[in-house]
Amino acid sequence: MSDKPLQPNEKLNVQALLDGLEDYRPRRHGWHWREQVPDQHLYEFDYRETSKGLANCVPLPAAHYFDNIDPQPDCVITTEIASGRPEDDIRRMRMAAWHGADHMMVIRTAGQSHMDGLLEGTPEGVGGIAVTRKQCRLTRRALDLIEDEVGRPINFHSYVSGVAGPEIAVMFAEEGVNGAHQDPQYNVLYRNINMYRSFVDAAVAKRVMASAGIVQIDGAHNANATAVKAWKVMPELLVQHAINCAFSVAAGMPREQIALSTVPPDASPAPCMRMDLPYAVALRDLFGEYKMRAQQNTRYMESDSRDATVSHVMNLLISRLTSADVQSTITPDEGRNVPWHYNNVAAVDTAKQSLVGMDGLRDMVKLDREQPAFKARVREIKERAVLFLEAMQRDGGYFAGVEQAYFVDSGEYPETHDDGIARDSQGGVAEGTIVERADDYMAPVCHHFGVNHLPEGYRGADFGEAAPCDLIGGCTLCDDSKVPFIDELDPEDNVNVRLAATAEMRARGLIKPEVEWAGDGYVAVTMFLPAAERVAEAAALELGRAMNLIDVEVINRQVMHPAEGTLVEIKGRLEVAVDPANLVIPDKPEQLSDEEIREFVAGHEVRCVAATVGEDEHSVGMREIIDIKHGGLEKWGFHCTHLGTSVPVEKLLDAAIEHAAQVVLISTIITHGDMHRENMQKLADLAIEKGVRDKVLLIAGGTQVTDKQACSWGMDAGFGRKTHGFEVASFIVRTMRERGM
Ligand code: Z98
Repeated sequence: MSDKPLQPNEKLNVQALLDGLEDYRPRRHGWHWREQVPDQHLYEFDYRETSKGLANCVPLPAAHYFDNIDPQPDCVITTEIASGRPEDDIRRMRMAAWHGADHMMVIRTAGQSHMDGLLEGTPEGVGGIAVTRKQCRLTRRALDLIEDEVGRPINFHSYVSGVAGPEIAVMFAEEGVNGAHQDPQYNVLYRNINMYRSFVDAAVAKRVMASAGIVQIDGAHNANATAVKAWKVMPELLVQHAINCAFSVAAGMPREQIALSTVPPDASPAPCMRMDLPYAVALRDLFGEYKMRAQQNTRYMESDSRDATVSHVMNLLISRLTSADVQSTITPDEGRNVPWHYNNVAAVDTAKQSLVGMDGLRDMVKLDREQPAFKARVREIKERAVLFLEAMQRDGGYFAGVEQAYFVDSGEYPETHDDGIARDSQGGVAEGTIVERADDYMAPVCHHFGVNHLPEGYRGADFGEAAPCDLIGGCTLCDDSKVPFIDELDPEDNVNVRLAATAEMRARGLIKPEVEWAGDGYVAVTMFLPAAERVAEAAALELGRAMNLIDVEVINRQVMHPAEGTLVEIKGRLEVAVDPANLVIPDKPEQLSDEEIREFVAGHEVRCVAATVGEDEHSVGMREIIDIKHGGLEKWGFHCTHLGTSVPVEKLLDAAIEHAAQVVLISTIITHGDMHRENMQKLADLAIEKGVRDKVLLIAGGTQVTDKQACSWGMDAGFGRKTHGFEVASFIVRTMRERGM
């Protein structure tokens, strides 16, 4: 089955992707790393740390100055998507992919680990979707099309956790999921799942993930996110990474499939660079043979997106000074919303912009590993981690260590405050559910963890024998056709019901604002209110309601001054849809590029003579249109002669003839005595009289001048308030071209 390729000017057809989903099979399995291009030349620049470009993309805002290039950094870029509805997730993924994301991490804020079995259908999630087979299939199917559209393979990622972990791992392997978090310590510490059960499950899950080429991300960063003082847990983070790495390798996972989830633990106003950089170096020293997934700090993320973005950029500097194979991004609105889709794009752009901007930084800036304080700190973090590990072994090993609350203590090991997370080895979810394998245990399974008594002849290719699953005529991981599919079970909580609610909107192409789901109606409004914080908040809610917003909430406030005022951001829903059929959309004025204008002006040596005419002393407006500093005509090489103010029209035209100017610019205020009209008409008449009307463009400007009036009084164009130099420049070039001047 092959789907119709996406067209850049057409929306994703969600309904078509749902149709026949029972027959969809993923066309590839396993992770994809970017194709790195060590030395790349784009436009006029050389890059050292970029990868193959995209077929379709949205470049960074300033790219139009640089021939619209969109260099892609060397590492995979993640976006974490949590709309709560798969049908909306996939639209968000398409937007993120165009901006440069190739790792789509479907996350949840409501713990999937609390579910003890696989769910079916596409139920709506809270702060992210419940990961189900149908959701995975729909997403992978959409991503096939999206990756074709952008011309780069895209990794789809979610979590293998909870007591259903092994089942989820099998389902992910069957459905072509490419990456997953898997770390038994996560279950133990944060979800209170029995520790033995967690590790048994993890061994099985990791073996299955390894077989499907699913890249694994560990869970150490969660200690950083939950710690009382994140800068104190660095030694423990190294230990957590070590435990999961060693356990994964023991379970049969290749090292290149294992990614450490590392986060710079701190944020400014802490001197975070001096604290986080030695940690990043220590980590890479110890775990150089594994992949690094660099996450951004969320522990200290507040509701201010500027603040979050600055932290993110500092984290990206650490990635560039050390290394990152996967650069993760969290949306800058994480601290105030269930992330909104344009903020997914914002975070991806922040990563792309920073990484590309810091391309090749390490060629010029080297970490001074010999600087005494730096060297000592790197060593100290490692020593503390080794002490932690040794003590834990001495005290009975990992399980005993967890019972004794070794982890997520608020002290920096070996300092402890005895306030870590303690779990009972004889307690927790699913305690006592491990069933020991019988002596003759046998499972007809190829990707199996542990002792398996397979009959002679079925021990797999390693023994030159048949696959174990041949005993049962093939398994779902070897024979795709055996993979089951169960459609929606819940008659209300399903994708079809949700799509039906917005069907009319889609059919008629109605436009409603949205941030999470199609038609959710949410908008955000930013306002400065000259009032103290609490008063400003209450006033902002009132103003939101006056704007007809429903469910208004304050999502950010920042004191500008305790008495002078507060910046407040609110969100609310707008129950209004716009029908594009009723919109009157003026033609887009043809905008010439800088190069085009510059080339024409140089080739034609365009000269302008300008003056404020009549008895008028205004000169600022005209100067702004001419002056290079203000983005005026000089910027593109126009030769401009400014004669000053209160210049008689005759004198202006004589000067134009003398200079052989092709353009005459007059500035005029609108007067009750109609002087502006008289001056324009006089200029046009004189130009005819002197036989130069077809050799000059006559342009009038002024705050109240309109193009229509100016043209009716003999001008070629009129420009009013808020005109910029590029509009006048574009007009001159376009008109001179049309008239063959
Ligand atoms: C990230 N979104 O990693 P629940 N297993 C591991 C995890 O780290 C997580 C889960 C499972 C952030 C951090 N991490 C969130 C190792 C979650 C998820 O039960 O659905 O929360 O499991 O980028």
